[in-house]
Amino acid sequence: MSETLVLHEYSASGNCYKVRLTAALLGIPLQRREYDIMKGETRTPEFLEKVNANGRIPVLQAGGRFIPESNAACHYLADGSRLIPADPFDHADMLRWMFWEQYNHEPNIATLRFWRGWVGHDNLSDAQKLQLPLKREAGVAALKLMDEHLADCDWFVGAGITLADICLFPYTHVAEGGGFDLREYPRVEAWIARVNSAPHFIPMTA
Ligand SMILES: N[C@@H](CCC(=O)N[C@@H](CS)C(=O)NCC(=O)O)C(=O)O
Repeated sequence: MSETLVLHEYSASGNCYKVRLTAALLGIPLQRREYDIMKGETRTPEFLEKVNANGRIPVLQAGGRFIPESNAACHYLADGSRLIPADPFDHADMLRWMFWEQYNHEPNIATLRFWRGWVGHDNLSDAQKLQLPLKREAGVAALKLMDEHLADCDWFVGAGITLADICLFPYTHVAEGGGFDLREYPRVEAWIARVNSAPHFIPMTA
């Protein structure tokens, strides 16, 4: 890629890690700019006007243009690479898992991790406290579905790692922070080990 790439991020966020992991696996250099979401640094008028009107990170800046939404940013980086299947069905299946991650996985597993690890139970609103059992149930269902899918394959789509794995990995491997016990999902644990062993893998803390 010829343009300078800047990742606007909060490094403890799994959504931001997806983008860093995609770039690392492909050897794409990224500059990083950190925002403290706990201090509202993605909600300033300047951020909303110039970076993302939705007030959230990650945002991938490619030259003078900005790509919000983690999975879209990963797709931009990986376009034309081995991380996106060439076969149209497999490509659509990869997108299926990426959309599923955003609807069924991240809003439950990542949100519980954030509420437990950053907000704290006592600071949750009454509406959030009411959602706790529902999010837990939905998070368990998501991990179970992943575990069942992995009964027949090593990777979510096709014979090797794709963006489906990269986008599911960040919040799955830290799901214990959301109160989920990964030992109940042995195939997911084995898949986590496989992702960890991918060439050029970087950990979340890198
Ligand atoms: N669907 C978005 C979610 C982005 C998101 O929720 N970002 C959080 C951190 S993981 C954030 O910026 N929170 C700060 C805020 O909402 O003010 C994506 O995948 O990028």
